[in-house]
Amino acid sequence: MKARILHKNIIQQLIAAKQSNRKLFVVLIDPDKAEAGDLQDIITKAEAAAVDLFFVGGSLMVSDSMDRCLETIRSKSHIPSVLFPGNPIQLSEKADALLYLSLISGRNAELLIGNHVVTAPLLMRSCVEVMPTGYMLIDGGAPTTVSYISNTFPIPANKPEIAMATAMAGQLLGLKLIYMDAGSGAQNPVPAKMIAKVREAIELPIIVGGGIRTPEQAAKAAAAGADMIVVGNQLEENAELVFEMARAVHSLNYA
Ligand code: 1GP
Repeated sequence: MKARILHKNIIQQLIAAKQSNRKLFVVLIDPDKAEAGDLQDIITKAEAAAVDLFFVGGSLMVSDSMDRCLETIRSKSHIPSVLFPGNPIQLSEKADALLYLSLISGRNAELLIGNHVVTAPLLMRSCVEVMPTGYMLIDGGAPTTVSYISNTFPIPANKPEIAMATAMAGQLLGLKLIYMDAGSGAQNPVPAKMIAKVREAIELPIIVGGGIRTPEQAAKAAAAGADMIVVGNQLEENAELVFEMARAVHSLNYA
């Protein structure tokens, strides 16, 4: 029986999972895109597929759907929900934890420190667990919403040494997680070679997402050294795929 990720001290559990080489599968839910029926469907399926975490967020937040989405997750499943904010207003007390993102692949001061200053007083009072995360955008073959909104260039996909040095800087700065993201709906996922290079260079748990469409791609990223694999878009298209995706990632835990 596989241990569940519990709702408290999530960062400690992620570090422990990394240390024991236990791979985790994460479903990304964009509250703006998820219709009520579809949301319930993916939550129920994720629960049955033993998904480890939900990330909740989107680059554009055009409705007040965040709280409703988090309430639905809480009422329908035991899977913890982690905010993956596309902007500083995406905060909610109904989440278990927050990826406190510094866009370390970019040179936009607002996304390196400015937004953190604005949100820090609120977060210090909040019950939501704050997880400092070095966020690295990797070129996925075409401009993405994140690179447009953040006004930053992604790290070129054929420059693993830049990714490596960036992740090293993140670790030295005291960040707790590294997220390598090709961006939602990317043409190409983060290359396995780049994941492997970053894995060799740092101790921190590594999250990889963006453009993962098949269980094989998910397993390949995990085998290359990712500790958490995130899939969003493809599960919006076909929620049933969550079973195979989760199995592909978790299968490495029994190898
Ligand atoms: C995007 O890493 C996530 O920030 C997931 O990407 O929607 O392409 O699966 P997809």
